[in-house]
Amino acid sequence: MKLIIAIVQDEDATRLISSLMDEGFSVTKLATTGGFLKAGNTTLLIGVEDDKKPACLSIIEKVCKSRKQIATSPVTLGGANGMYAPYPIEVTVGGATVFVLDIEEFLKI
Ligand code: 2BA
Repeated sequence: MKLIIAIVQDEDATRLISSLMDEGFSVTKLATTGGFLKAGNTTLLIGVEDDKKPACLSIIEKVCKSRKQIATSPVTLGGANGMYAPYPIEVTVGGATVFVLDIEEFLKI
Protein backbone atom coordinates (compact mmCIF):
# COMPACT_ATOMS: atom_id res chain seq x y z
CA MET A 1 0.00 0.00 0.00
CA LYS A 2 1.10 3.59 -0.65
CA LEU A 3 0.28 6.90 0.96
CA ILE A 4 0.08 9.63 -1.65
CA ILE A 5 0.52 13.11 -0.20
CA ALA A 6 -0.50 15.73 -2.76
CA ILE A 7 -0.07 19.47 -2.17
CA VAL A 8 -2.36 21.35 -4.55
CA GLN A 9 -3.82 24.80 -5.09
CA ASP A 10 -7.00 25.50 -3.12
CA GLU A 11 -8.84 26.25 -6.35
CA ASP A 12 -8.08 22.77 -7.72
CA ALA A 13 -8.88 20.93 -4.50
CA THR A 14 -12.66 20.57 -4.74
CA ARG A 15 -12.59 19.25 -8.29
CA LEU A 16 -9.69 16.93 -7.49
CA ILE A 17 -11.42 15.47 -4.44
CA SER A 18 -14.61 14.87 -6.47
CA SER A 19 -12.68 13.22 -9.30
CA LEU A 20 -10.78 10.97 -6.89
CA MET A 21 -13.90 9.99 -4.97
CA ASP A 22 -15.79 9.26 -8.21
CA GLU A 23 -13.07 6.70 -8.95
CA GLY A 24 -13.37 5.12 -5.50
CA PHE A 25 -10.38 6.67 -3.73
CA SER A 26 -10.58 7.67 -0.07
CA VAL A 27 -9.25 11.16 0.57
CA THR A 28 -8.43 13.29 3.61
CA LYS A 29 -8.12 17.03 3.06
CA LEU A 30 -5.86 19.23 5.17
CA ALA A 31 -5.77 23.02 5.04
CA THR A 32 -2.08 23.90 4.74
CA THR A 33 0.15 26.90 4.07
CA GLY A 34 3.09 27.09 1.67
CA GLY A 35 6.35 28.16 3.26
CA PHE A 36 7.46 30.39 0.39
CA LEU A 37 4.31 32.30 -0.56
CA LYS A 38 2.76 31.91 2.91
CA ALA A 39 -0.55 31.40 1.10
CA GLY A 40 -3.11 28.70 1.75
CA ASN A 41 -2.89 25.48 -0.18
CA THR A 42 -4.49 22.07 0.25
CA THR A 43 -2.78 18.83 1.17
CA LEU A 44 -4.55 15.58 0.38
CA LEU A 45 -3.76 12.25 2.02
CA ILE A 46 -4.76 9.35 -0.21
CA GLY A 47 -4.14 5.75 0.83
CA VAL A 48 -4.09 3.45 -2.20
CA GLU A 49 -3.33 -0.14 -3.08
CA ASP A 50 -0.11 -0.39 -5.09
CA ASP A 51 -1.91 -1.22 -8.34
CA LYS A 52 -4.12 1.87 -8.02
CA LYS A 53 -1.21 4.30 -7.70
CA PRO A 54 -0.92 5.08 -11.45
CA ALA A 55 -4.67 5.80 -11.74
CA CYS A 56 -4.53 8.13 -8.74
CA LEU A 57 -1.49 10.02 -10.05
CA SER A 58 -3.07 10.37 -13.46
CA ILE A 59 -6.20 11.98 -11.97
CA ILE A 60 -4.03 14.42 -10.00
CA GLU A 61 -2.06 15.26 -13.13
CA LYS A 62 -5.21 15.75 -15.21
CA VAL A 63 -7.02 18.02 -12.75
CA CYS A 64 -4.12 20.12 -11.44
CA LYS A 65 -2.84 22.20 -14.32
CA SER A 66 0.12 24.45 -13.60
CA ARG A 67 0.01 28.14 -14.47
CA LYS A 68 2.14 31.23 -13.92
CA GLN A 69 1.05 33.85 -11.42
CA ILE A 70 2.43 37.13 -10.16
CA ALA A 71 2.72 36.90 -6.41
CA THR A 72 3.91 39.29 -3.76
CA SER A 73 6.79 37.95 -1.76
CA PRO A 74 7.99 39.51 1.48
CA VAL A 75 11.70 40.19 1.84
CA THR A 76 13.12 41.27 5.18
CA LEU A 77 15.38 44.30 5.14
CA GLY A 78 17.63 45.48 7.90
CA GLY A 79 18.43 42.26 9.77
CA ALA A 80 16.82 41.29 13.06
CA ASN A 81 14.58 44.34 13.50
CA GLY A 82 13.96 44.52 9.77
CA MET A 83 11.04 45.89 7.77
CA TYR A 84 9.00 44.01 5.20
CA ALA A 85 9.25 45.24 1.60
CA PRO A 86 6.87 43.28 -0.62
CA TYR A 87 7.93 42.87 -4.25
CA PRO A 88 6.22 41.13 -7.19
CA ILE A 89 7.63 37.87 -8.49
CA GLU A 90 6.43 35.42 -11.12
CA VAL A 91 5.94 31.91 -9.79
CA THR A 92 4.55 28.75 -11.34
CA VAL A 93 1.55 27.63 -9.34
CA GLY A 94 -0.87 24.80 -9.68
CA GLY A 95 0.23 21.39 -10.76
CA ALA A 96 0.81 19.29 -7.70
CA THR A 97 3.70 18.48 -5.41
CA VAL A 98 3.36 14.78 -4.73
CA PHE A 99 5.10 12.47 -2.27
CA VAL A 100 4.55 8.70 -2.48
CA LEU A 101 5.34 6.75 0.70
CA ASP A 102 5.38 3.02 1.36
CA ILE A 103 2.92 2.12 4.10
CA GLU A 104 4.03 -0.55 6.54
CA GLU A 105 0.59 -1.17 7.99
CA PHE A 106 -2.94 0.11 7.39
CA LEU A 107 -5.35 -0.38 10.28
CA LYS A 108 -8.86 0.73 11.12
CA ILE A 109 -9.31 -0.13 14.78
P1 2BA B 1 5.09 27.45 -1.41
O1 2BA B 1 6.24 27.10 -0.55
O2 2BA B 1 4.26 28.63 -1.00
O3 2BA B 1 5.66 27.68 -2.91
C1 2BA B 1 4.80 28.15 -3.94
C2 2BA B 1 5.54 28.21 -5.26
O4 2BA B 1 6.54 29.24 -5.18
C3 2BA B 1 6.30 26.93 -5.61
O5 2BA B 1 5.44 26.04 -6.28
C4 2BA B 1 7.42 27.46 -6.49
O6 2BA B 1 6.94 27.67 -7.83
C5 2BA B 1 7.70 28.82 -5.90
N1 2BA B 1 8.83 28.77 -4.97
C6 2BA B 1 8.91 28.04 -3.83
N2 2BA B 1 10.08 28.27 -3.20
C7 2BA B 1 10.74 29.18 -3.98
C8 2BA B 1 12.01 29.82 -3.87
N3 2BA B 1 12.82 29.59 -2.83
N4 2BA B 1 12.36 30.70 -4.87
C9 2BA B 1 11.53 30.93 -5.91
N5 2BA B 1 10.33 30.35 -6.06
C10 2BA B 1 9.94 29.48 -5.11
P2 2BA B 1 5.59 24.47 -6.07
O7 2BA B 1 7.03 24.06 -6.17
O8 2BA B 1 4.64 23.82 -7.01
O9 2BA B 1 5.14 24.18 -4.57
C11 2BA B 1 3.80 24.36 -4.19
C12 2BA B 1 3.68 24.14 -2.68
O10 2BA B 1 4.02 22.76 -2.44
C13 2BA B 1 4.66 24.94 -1.85
O11 2BA B 1 4.11 26.21 -1.55
C14 2BA B 1 4.78 24.07 -0.59
O12 2BA B 1 3.64 24.25 0.23
C15 2BA B 1 4.71 22.67 -1.18
N6 2BA B 1 6.03 22.08 -1.45
C16 2BA B 1 6.74 22.16 -2.59
N7 2BA B 1 7.88 21.45 -2.49
C17 2BA B 1 7.89 20.92 -1.25
C18 2BA B 1 8.80 20.08 -0.53
N8 2BA B 1 9.98 19.66 -1.07
N9 2BA B 1 8.49 19.72 0.73
C19 2BA B 1 7.33 20.14 1.30
N10 2BA B 1 6.42 20.93 0.67
C20 2BA B 1 6.69 21.31 -0.58
